Amino acid sequence: KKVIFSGIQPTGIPHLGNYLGALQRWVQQQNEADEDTKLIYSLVDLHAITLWQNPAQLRQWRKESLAILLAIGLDPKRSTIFFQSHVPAHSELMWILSCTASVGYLSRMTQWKSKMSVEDNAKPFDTPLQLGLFSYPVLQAADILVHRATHVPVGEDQSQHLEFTRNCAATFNHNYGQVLVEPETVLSPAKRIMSLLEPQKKMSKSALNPKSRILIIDSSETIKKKVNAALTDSIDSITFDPDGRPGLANLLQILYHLENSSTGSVEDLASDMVDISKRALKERVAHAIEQHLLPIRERYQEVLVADGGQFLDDVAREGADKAGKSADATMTIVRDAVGL
Ligand code: AQP
Repeated sequence: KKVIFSGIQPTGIPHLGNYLGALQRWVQQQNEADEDTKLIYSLVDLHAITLWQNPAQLRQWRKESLAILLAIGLDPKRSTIFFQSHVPAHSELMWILSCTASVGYLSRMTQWKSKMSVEDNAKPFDTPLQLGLFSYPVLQAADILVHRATHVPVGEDQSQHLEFTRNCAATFNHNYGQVLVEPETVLSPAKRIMSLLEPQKKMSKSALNPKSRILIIDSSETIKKKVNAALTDSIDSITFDPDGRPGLANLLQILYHLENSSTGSVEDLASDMVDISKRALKERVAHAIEQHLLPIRERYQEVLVADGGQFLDDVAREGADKAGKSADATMTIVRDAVGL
């Protein structure tokens, strides 16, 4: 049986990278899935606190992120949508996996290496290097394995964590018998959308400059301004050259994935536009983004206030209930296998 699982941190409104790299794919998979496929999507709020979050802000982001998942087209009747912190089995399996997971393997994770050096300006006090930041991939492995996921759609930045997840499952199974399922990574064609201002880096929620990313509820005006300010180069023609012209290549990628990724290649798109100005290209990119995001923004505003906020609470409660049953079924087998 196919089980699709994925998650997103409620650490702000998702950006175009989150959308093209992951969220859009979640909706496609939901819409193409047959009756037997289980779809489980989590707002991973326990992951969000690996870096300090203002509690009131986090509360607000959790609500907004849930509204976004509904606005992009996830249907709570078809997909299980829930907050990670509402299902304690995720944390329990994390502990059990921690007892067999390799510290050496964890210390090689690139995300750990980059985030341990992040200057956390928002934090009102000093803390030592946190254990949670280091063991984060074990919780991610537990999220996936506790639902016996077979397929995990993510952006490329998560590939290494998925490899670690398979390693956790294999190690556990080696010690205790065939209990956990090793999942496959499903990369979206738009596997890495880059920052608009520093196109060698991925577009990211935590980058300090908000002009580096387009949020999926940005107004048309804001989208135009951000695309206009995107860093390109001084060469006149349009060519697709991710190494030599990363800023331009990123805009072409965005356009390609929004407009016509089912026909032709991004190189074809670039050669069709070889003679247009960069200004005209940026106008077309901004227009494509606006067109695509407008219905999402409208639905988001509706969902956020539906039933005076009660609708979101109901979706979260029902999601937690379904996800809890799915996770508990695995935990019964896991506890038994371990001797608990
Ligand atoms: N730039 C990107 N291009 C393609 N996919 C991306 N994803 C993130 N950035 C890009 C994918 O989005 C999903 C959810 O990500 P997340 O919020 O759980 O974590 P993240 O990867 O840490 O996302 P951010 O926005 O970049 O946050 P920070 O700044 O905290 O690192 C994942 O499937 C991810 O691959």
